[in-house]
Order: sequence, then C-alpha cells, then structure tokens
Amino acid sequence: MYRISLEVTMPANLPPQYKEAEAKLKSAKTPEEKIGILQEMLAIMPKHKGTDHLKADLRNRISKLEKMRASKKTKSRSDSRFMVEREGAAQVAVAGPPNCGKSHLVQSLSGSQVDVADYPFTTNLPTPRMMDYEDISIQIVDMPPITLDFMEWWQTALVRGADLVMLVADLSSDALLAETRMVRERLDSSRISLINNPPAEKEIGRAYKRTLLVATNLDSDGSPERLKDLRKEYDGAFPVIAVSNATREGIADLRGTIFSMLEVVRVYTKPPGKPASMKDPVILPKGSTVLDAAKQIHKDFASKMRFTRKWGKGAFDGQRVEKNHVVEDGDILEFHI
Ligand SMILES: Nc1nc2c(ncn2[C@@H]2O[C@H](COP(=O)(O)OP(=O)(O)OP(=O)(O)O)[C@@H](O)[C@H]2O)c(=O)[nH]1
Ligand SMILES: [Mg+2]
Repeated sequence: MYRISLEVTMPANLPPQYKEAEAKLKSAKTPEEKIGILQEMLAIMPKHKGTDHLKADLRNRISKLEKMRASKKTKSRSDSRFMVEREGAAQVAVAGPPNCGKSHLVQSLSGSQVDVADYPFTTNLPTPRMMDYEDISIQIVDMPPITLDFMEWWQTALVRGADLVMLVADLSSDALLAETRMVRERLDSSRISLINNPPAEKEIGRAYKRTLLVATNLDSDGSPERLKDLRKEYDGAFPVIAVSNATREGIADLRGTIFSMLEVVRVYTKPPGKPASMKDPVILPKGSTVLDAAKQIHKDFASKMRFTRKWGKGAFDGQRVEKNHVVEDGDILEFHI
C-alpha cells in the first residue's frame, strides 16, 4: 500500500491559487485526480530558485502516483478511462455546450465512429480519434459538454494539456452566443483563458490556450444570420470556421486551419547519399532550428553533428546550413556526424 504525503513546506511567496489547489488535493480521491491537481500546482508555481525544491517534490509525488496507477491496473481501470494518451503530431481538445455537434464534428474530421445523438450529455468520457492531415495525424479529443455547473476535473486537465482548443458553437441554436460565453466563463473560472495570441502579461497559474471557433450546423435554417452574429462577436478574437457535419461543407478547410494553428513544421531526414524517408516526419514548433531537429532524433546526434545539408525553402538543394538555421515545413535535412 502506497501512501503519499500531502504535506509540503511552503515558501512564503506562493500565490493564493496554490493554496486553493492544495486544499483540493486533500479531498482528491483517485490517483488521476491527484496527478491533475499536482500538475496544476506545478503550473501555478512562480519560476525562481526558491521554488526548486518544492517543484522537485511535486514532480516526485506525481511520478509516485503514476507508478501506483501502473501497478494497480485492475483497480484503477475505471479511473484510467479519464486519461488520454497522447498520440500523433499534436492534441486538440474539443469544448462546447451540450448537443452542439462536438462528437459529430470529431467523426467528420477523423472518419471514425463516435457516439452522436440528438440529446445532451451523450458523451461522458474523453474520446480520442485520429485525424489525418496530409502525411501526419493529429489527435482530436471529444469531451462531454461544458456548462456553468458541469465540468469534470479531468476536462480541465485535458484542456490545459492540449496544443489547441476547438470551441464548438451551434448555428442552429438561437442561444449560441450565450452558450459560447458560458463555456468560456466556466473555463475561465478554472483559470483557463481561450485566446488567439498570448497576452503580454500572464497571470500565474492560468493556462492560455490557442483556440479555433468552429460553428456547426451550417446547413440549418437561419445559420447565415447567426454566423454573422458569431463573427461580429469573435472576429479578431479567434479564427471562426463554419462547417456542416451533414453536408461536410467546410470540413476540408477546417483540417488545414487546425494544422496551421498548431504552428508546427514537419522535417524529414535523409542519410548521406540515400533518398529521404518521406514518412514519419519530425514535428517541431515553428521557429525551431537544425539543432532542435537533431536533438529530437537522437540525443547523441546533436553533439556529434559536424554539418548539415538541407533541401527545402530558402536554400539551394543540398546547401550546408548552420546549427542555428531555422527549419521550414517540408525541409529535408541530411546530418553528417
Ligand atoms: N444537420 C446537422 N446536424 C448536426 C450537425 N452537427 C451535429 N448534428 C446533429 O446534432 C445532434 C447532436 O450532435 P452531437 O455530435 O452528438 O452533439 P454533442 O455536442 O457531441 O453532444 P453532447 O455529447 O451531448 O454534448 C446529432 O443528432 C447530430 O447528428 C450539422 O452540422 N448539421
Ligand atoms: Mg458528444
């Protein structure tokens, strides 16, 4: 039987949100719930030397809880239903009010079946599906609806950890503006801001998540007027894309928008003198360098690298590039070690 201590000595300068999270931790029951709260506490912690010790302690407790989860597989099976293992190039969380077409949208994007029904709260567990985009795949995670008084603890953790949020609004609903505000308000009370560009000053412990607003039911009566209202409220705040899950209008464009909003680049590698492997590119954040790409392939690679040749944008074929050269989507790199 493992016992995890919940007591920690606190440096004096921790924000009040930390205390709140710590209080929640005391009443948390499952390891998954505790891991979620500990991760939140780590995010809240100010970054300075005085908190190094406490951070290490939190990480240690997270890893003990994770081990505990792994060793108690049968017992924790019901709880592991709430955890989503990341897969593919990125993870997108789907948030929205009840019955707005979230699951149908995930089905349209992924081509695989999801529970869709004409009543609220059809989805009650995280449901990951893979969406193909050109030569990569992106994980889209369907979730239960969010209302002012309904959001599970694990939904907060999932949104916080996602690379992008798809906020879904229903163009067949007269209440779409109020519903969308409600979802944002609920997330906001869990210290999650849906944004397009990160603010200059960030609040400690608050997650700022890039968001794409997807309006479903473009095929419904009155959708043009409601879309106009939605754009009026959100243009400039988030990109707004309208789709129909019934006619599939807008779905192909949405795939491209999701990829571009992830702000990642795909880099391919080739051994000297051989053709490049155009499968399974390395996925890196935009602005990454040749050195970042090398590090991702192998930790020894970066230190042993003598020089690199590149095929791609902004270089002639096979041009030697420096370690700090910024790579572009589609570049092929040939590392010489
Ligand atoms: N005509 C039309 N119907 C849609 C569209 N999107 C969703 N629907 C229908 O709306 C109903 C609700 O869709 P779901 O995808 O289950 O909604 P949800 O947001 O996942 O609902 P919860 O999981 O209960 O929150 C279903 O009957 C869908 O077929 C659309 O773009 N056009
Ligand atoms: Mg659903």
